[in-house]
This record gives sequence, C-alpha cells and structure tokens, in this order.
Amino acid sequence: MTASNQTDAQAATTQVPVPAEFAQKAHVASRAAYDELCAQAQADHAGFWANHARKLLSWHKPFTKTLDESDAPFFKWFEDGQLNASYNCLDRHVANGLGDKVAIIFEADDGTVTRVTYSELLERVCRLANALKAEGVQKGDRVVIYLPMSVEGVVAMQACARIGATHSVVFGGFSAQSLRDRVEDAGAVLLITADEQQRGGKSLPLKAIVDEAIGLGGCDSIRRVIVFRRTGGKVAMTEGRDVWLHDVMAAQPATCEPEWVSAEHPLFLLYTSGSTGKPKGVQHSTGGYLLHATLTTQWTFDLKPDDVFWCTADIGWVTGHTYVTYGPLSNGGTQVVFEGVPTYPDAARFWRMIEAHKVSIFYTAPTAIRALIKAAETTPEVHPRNFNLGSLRLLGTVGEPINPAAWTWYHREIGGGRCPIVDTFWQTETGGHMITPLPGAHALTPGSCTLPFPGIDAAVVDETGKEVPWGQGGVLVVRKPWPSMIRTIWGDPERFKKSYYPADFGGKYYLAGDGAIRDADTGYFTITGRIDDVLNVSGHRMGTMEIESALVSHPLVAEAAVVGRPDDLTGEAICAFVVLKRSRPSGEEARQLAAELRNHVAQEIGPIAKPKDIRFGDNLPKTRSGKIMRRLLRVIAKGDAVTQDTSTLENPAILDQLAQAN
Ligand code: 6R9
Repeated sequence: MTASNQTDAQAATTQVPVPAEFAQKAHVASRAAYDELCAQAQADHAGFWANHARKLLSWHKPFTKTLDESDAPFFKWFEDGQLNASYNCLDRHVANGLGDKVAIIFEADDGTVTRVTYSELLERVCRLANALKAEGVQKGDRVVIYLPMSVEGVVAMQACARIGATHSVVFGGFSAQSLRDRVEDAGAVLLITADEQQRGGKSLPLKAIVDEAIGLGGCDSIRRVIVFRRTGGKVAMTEGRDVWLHDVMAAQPATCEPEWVSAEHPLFLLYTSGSTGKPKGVQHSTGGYLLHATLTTQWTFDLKPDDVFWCTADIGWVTGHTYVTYGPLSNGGTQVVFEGVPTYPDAARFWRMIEAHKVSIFYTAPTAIRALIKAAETTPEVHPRNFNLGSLRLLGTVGEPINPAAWTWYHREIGGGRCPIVDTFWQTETGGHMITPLPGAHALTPGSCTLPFPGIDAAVVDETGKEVPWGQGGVLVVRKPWPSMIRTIWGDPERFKKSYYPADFGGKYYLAGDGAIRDADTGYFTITGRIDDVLNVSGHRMGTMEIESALVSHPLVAEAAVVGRPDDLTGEAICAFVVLKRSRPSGEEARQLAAELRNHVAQEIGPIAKPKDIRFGDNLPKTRSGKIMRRLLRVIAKGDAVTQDTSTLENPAILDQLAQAN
C-alpha cells in the first residue's frame, strides 16, 4: 500500500489517543467508564444484560427470567418476555413525537434523493404487513427477500418482523441456484423481489432470476411472489402467483397492530458460508438480537439524535441487517441508504455523498477503502481532499482485517485526523459487534479491533481451550453466552453444535472460526484470519467447498481444490486448481476453459465467487491416503517456492506443474 507513505509495520505501532472533545460527549466517555461496565458484566453477567434490555427496548410483556442455560448450547434469553421488533424501530418513536424526523435518506444509483420520515416508514411497513397477512403469511412462516438496496428492502424486513414472519434476505448478487437452495432450505411461503436492480448505471435482472430459481424446482412452498417495480424494465408475471408490490400495498389499510412475539421468536434466518459445501441458515432471535443491535449502535457508533449515520453494507449481509434495518431505527436515528456502488459515476461517490448529506458517522469495509485509495492515487479529481468531509465525527470498518496502512489513510484523508475509527470485529452468527473500540474510551492501534464489547467474554485459547498468554497467537472463543448469539442452524441443530460448540473445547466455548492474538502490553486483540476453510474476499465469506462443488458440477471437471491467496485489494483472492476429465489444456484453450469455468461458478453461486486464478493440472498434490494437500496449494497460489517436506506426497512432481501452470 503506497497510499499512506507508511508501511503496515510502522503504522501498527502507533497509538492514537481518544480526542478529548469526542470523549466529553460520548455515551461511554472514558476508559474508566468502559472498565466499570466490564466489571458490572463480570460481577453479574445476566443482570448486566437484563438491565440494558429493560432500559433500551419496549416490552409488551416484561421478561421474568433473563438467561436459560438448561439446554446449552441452545441458550435462551428473556424468553417469557414479549415484544415486537418493528414496534421498537418505528411506533415508539412516532409515539414520542419523532414522526416527522427523517428515518431514511435514500440515494438511488442515479443520484435521486428521497427522504422518508418515521411516520411514513411506519405507514409503509403497516401496509405491506397487512398485505402479507392477506396473502396468508402467518407468524413463524419464512419469507425470502431478494431485493436491491432500497427503502422497500427495509420495509419488507420490518413488515415481516411486524407480523412475526421470519425473513431470510438473499443478497441480490446471488445466482438462481443459490436463491433456489435458500428458498428450499428455509421452506419459504412467499418471496419479495424487484423487476430489476440498478447498479453502476446498469439494470440487472432480479425477477428473471427468481423465475429461473423457481423453474429449477424445489420451491413448491412458495405461494406468492411480490414484485417491487424499481426500473420499470419488462418482466414476465406469472398469473396467479406474481403480484405487484404497489398494488398489494395500495389495497391495504395504513395501520397494522404488531404481533407480540416471545423474545426467542426467530426474527430472521441469514445464510452464510461454513467449511462444508452447504450454506447454513443462521437463526437469530427477536429480543436478544434487537438488544445488541440497539446497544452497539449506541455505544460503538455513539449515535446521537442529530447524527446522520451511514452504513454502506447491503441488506443481503448481516451488517445491513444490524446496522441498516435494525440498530439505527431502533435508536430513532437518521441514516443514509444507498442503492449504488462506490465507483459510479466515479470513485468519489462516497465522498460526495458524505458532503451532500452531512454524514457524521460512516461505516464501510476495508476492501472499499483500499479500492478508493487506489483510485485517489491515480485520479486526482476523485481524491477525498476535493470534498468537504467536515461533518464526519466517527468512522468504522467491518468485514475483514484492515491493514494498518489503509487504516492510517482512512484516519487522515477521510477523518481529517480528528475522527476515531471503530474497527468492529463480529460475524453473522454473533448478531452484532463483539470486539470493537468504544470511540470515547479506547486509544486506537491501527489494525487492532482493541477490546471486547462490555458483556462479551472473548478470549484467545489453545487447542485444549486454555487461555494463552498475551503476545501468543491462538483461537478466538467466547466463553459466556450473549443475547444476540446465533440460536441454531435452521433445520440442523447438530451442525450448530458441531460448528460452534465442538467437543475439542469441552463443548463450552463458542468457537468463532478465527485466529487472534492479544498485544503483549495492552491486551488489544488483532484478528489473524479464519482458521477453517472459509475465505474472505472483499469482506464476503465464501466456503472453499462451496466453490469446489460448483466447479466439479461442470461436466468437464474431474476434481478441484480451492484455496485463498493474499490480495492487495480484496484481502484474499480465490485460486482454483482444476483437473479435467480430459487432458490438461494449455495456451489459448486453457484461457478459454478458465473463462468458461469462471462463468459457471458465477451461474452456480454468484459473480462474487468467481475464482481469480484457475490453474489446470494432471492431478492435485495428495497424500498417500488420498487427501489433497491444500497447505501446499496455498504456497503455490501465493507464488512462493515450496520448502516444506513433501515426502508424504503420492505425486511430488505435480507441484512443479501446478506452480508453472496458469
Ligand atoms: C460482520 C461480518 C465474519 C468474518 C469473521 C472474520 C471477518 C469481520 C472483522 C473481521 C478482522 C474485523 N471479520 N470483521 N476480521 N477484523 N473487524 O463481516 O460477518 O460476513 O459473517 O463474516 O469476517 O473472519 O469471522 P460475516
């Protein structure tokens, strides 16, 4: 990274103190205040969470018991309490006189801006909630949402929450096959989509993909498809199955009594990649999840009534759930929702939007920052210095480790050296921030997510589950349950136990799947990356097995192994080693076949899963027992020489062939 004139190593040793003006007004205003919160949680874990649950959420029926551990690791929080997530995000603010406050500033791909107040949002949510009920959707039914970034996307999620239906949002970049698999696994009764999505000046199909997905079979549970007219592009509507969103909403009354549900009622499923081929439907609760979404938005983002908050994540990812649909709204905040991409019409889009909407809190991914650094270096017109970013007071990152040089650039060029950066470590499964600075409390070290959120008992342990000394790397675990944790994997409780509470750690600790190390002096955590077969490409989680199954489903492919290699821009890049059912191709034929396989993976999973490198070999490096040696493939993918002992390999000569192939 040349952008910051500073190497990662130099930047990683600098400590950036908390700006005094920031701390004075912050929700958590000092390190001592943070330590005190941690001490409270330490002294009475359940009591700490119960206290905040009572303070921050509006309960229809108060809970009498906080934590039920009787069926661990299937923990239950606030179970006999009743509430409604949509009531907490909308009605209570309108009742408190915030009806005319802007909830969402929506900026479309083409720059058109629409403002939606809390009263308007509530009305739209009620109309759609009524429409869903009219279609026969009942409490506990699953509704799949396949929509672009839009007010309608937020409305659809909130409408499900309002009637107690469990939403499962599928990212608009996923293929028909991926969509089909998720619909089938969830047994969804209804699907909400759009005619098309508009990104980077182009219209891309959505409804056509839904038709293709349903055509693949296995989606018989779907009774209705509701279509939001986004672009007006021509789409086929199936008589008796497909209806327009504007029609069904117009036909409904503008109020809808919320369905009061138990705090444990499943608010949503969100599919994510694990280390086996099949994506897992991560199931979240209503009460515990909403509590953490609300509390972290307050403490980590220090959200105040006059802030303009902007989280750039798509609602198809967990970040878009917690920090677009639920956290900011539950707090009665004003937020920007953006349809487009950071590089259209040019790579200054984010900076122009921050200036135009006077954004004060900005939350994005390291991969976007790295891409924008590169653009600013080569195209002076898009450099952030051309824009007035003075409204910003806090920055955040999420999704992957941020390298210290990119952190420093973000801090200096975007934050003007005055805004703290919250590097928030968390996962789909954790529901909200786990290890993160609280900006008024923690001095920052670039590249470190600092310390656990109060009430989160994170630790770095060895393979036996014993905590390792600071300065020594190990495996990241969470030792106590927390309210917003994953409840189960939809339809597969055994896999939930095996994946997150494996017997190796006594079945007692939540295993995050990441490695970590704590600084020897400060105890600050740095995440060292996944310890399983999950890749992180531009902050998107992808299982190597998922991509391998997509490759071998191509008629020409006999065998495939997928590994990650470091990439300056995307963090990790996907590298596939492929053996064909016919002889190894070379030259132009290899290039063509690689392109064909890339498209095939895009068809099967989605464009984000396309391998950057595809190398053909006569075989893969295997042990005598037939195991593929991915460790060696990772070395080759990086372009390094293999120095490890290869004597256990069945076919050591293959390494040279694969190293040369491209
Ligand atoms: C929220 C989200 C989770 C995985 C996680 C880790 C990586 C996320 C990070 C980070 C280093 C951070 N990750 N935030 N690594 N520093 N601040 O990204 O959820 O899509 O489930 O990914 O992302 O590897 O295990 P999800």
